[in-house]
Amino acid sequence: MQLKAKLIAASAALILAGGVSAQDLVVRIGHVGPTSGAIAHLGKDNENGARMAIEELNAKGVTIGGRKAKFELLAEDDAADPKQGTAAAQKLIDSKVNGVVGHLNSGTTIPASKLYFDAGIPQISPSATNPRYTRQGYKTAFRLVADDVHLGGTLGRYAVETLKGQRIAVIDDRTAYGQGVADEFEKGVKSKGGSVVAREFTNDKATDFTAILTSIKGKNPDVVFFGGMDAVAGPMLRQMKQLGINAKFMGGDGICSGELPKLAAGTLADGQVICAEAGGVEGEFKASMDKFKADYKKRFGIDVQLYAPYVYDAVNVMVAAMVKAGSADPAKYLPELAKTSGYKGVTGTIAFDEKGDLKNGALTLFTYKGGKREQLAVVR
Ligand code: ABU
Repeated sequence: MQLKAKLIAASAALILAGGVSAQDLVVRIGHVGPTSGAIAHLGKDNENGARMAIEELNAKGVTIGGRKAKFELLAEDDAADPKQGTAAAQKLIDSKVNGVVGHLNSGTTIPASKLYFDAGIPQISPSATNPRYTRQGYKTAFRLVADDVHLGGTLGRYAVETLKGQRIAVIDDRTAYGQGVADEFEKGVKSKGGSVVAREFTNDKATDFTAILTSIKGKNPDVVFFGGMDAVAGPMLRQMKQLGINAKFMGGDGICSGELPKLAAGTLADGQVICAEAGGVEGEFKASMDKFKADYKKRFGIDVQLYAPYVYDAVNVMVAAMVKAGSADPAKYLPELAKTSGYKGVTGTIAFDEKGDLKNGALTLFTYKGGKREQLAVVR
């Protein structure tokens, strides 16, 4: 066989073997979230968002620096545990990923961010809301949602001004997210002259809240705020009902999932729960978000839980920066990622500030009626 024919045969064999030719540029995107444990439904939702973006990019065909890119998703589970989070981060760094989308939890995202920074690997969290993440001076850290100062503060003011809460109880799960958002909520309540009559805490694995709820019941609250995730909020709501606590129940994005009614075993009264997603879609973006949700359902057979669209945008924003830089080398595309401005994603227009935070982030307030999440308002 002549040399040219041999080369063509070898190239064809490569294409048949993995869909990648020798000329293709393999781009590895890491994703980390808790795909096991109590909030696995949220971790899988995030991972699905990344998977959808990668599949679409490969189907569409993307050229980076004149070479056809073949995107690979390296998905890791951190079980929402800080130690497993840093182990997963190190594994991705050792695998020479070009960028990372994740982690889901603030408690895993913050310690992992130091490893990515030291390795020079860009990281976009689609859901970690603790402000500390982007305030460590790490130029590799970006966030696609509003932070807990915005989230907790808005909910605190809402509790007093709109819900007319007079006696407000606050519980948190002592995680980086839960405690932080509860502190900001409390500040928001106090800024509007509201009164916090109880402050209790639990942990992110707890299932029995009898002691703290009994203590709270004695203070006769009209609003109970919980800083934590839906897997804990659900049983807490169930036990509030059992104890005859008829207060409104508020929480941040961690409780604001499609799964909450099931986790509360159908004990939610219509309009009882008010929570906020740390993002918001308005106007021209509603159609693209609706399309994303329909495509997601078609692909995975389930509804979006919470942050899958933000993960999807995070992958695409990262790839757009690679295309602009003409390189998937982290050192080369990181400056382009930082300069992202006016990018139209499914979650809105994306631009980063000097810290790596989303500029002009929005929140969406939700309640639940008939076991379904119902939008109340988008606020900035
Ligand atoms: N933002 C809520 C869930 C993720 C986190 O910040 O821990």
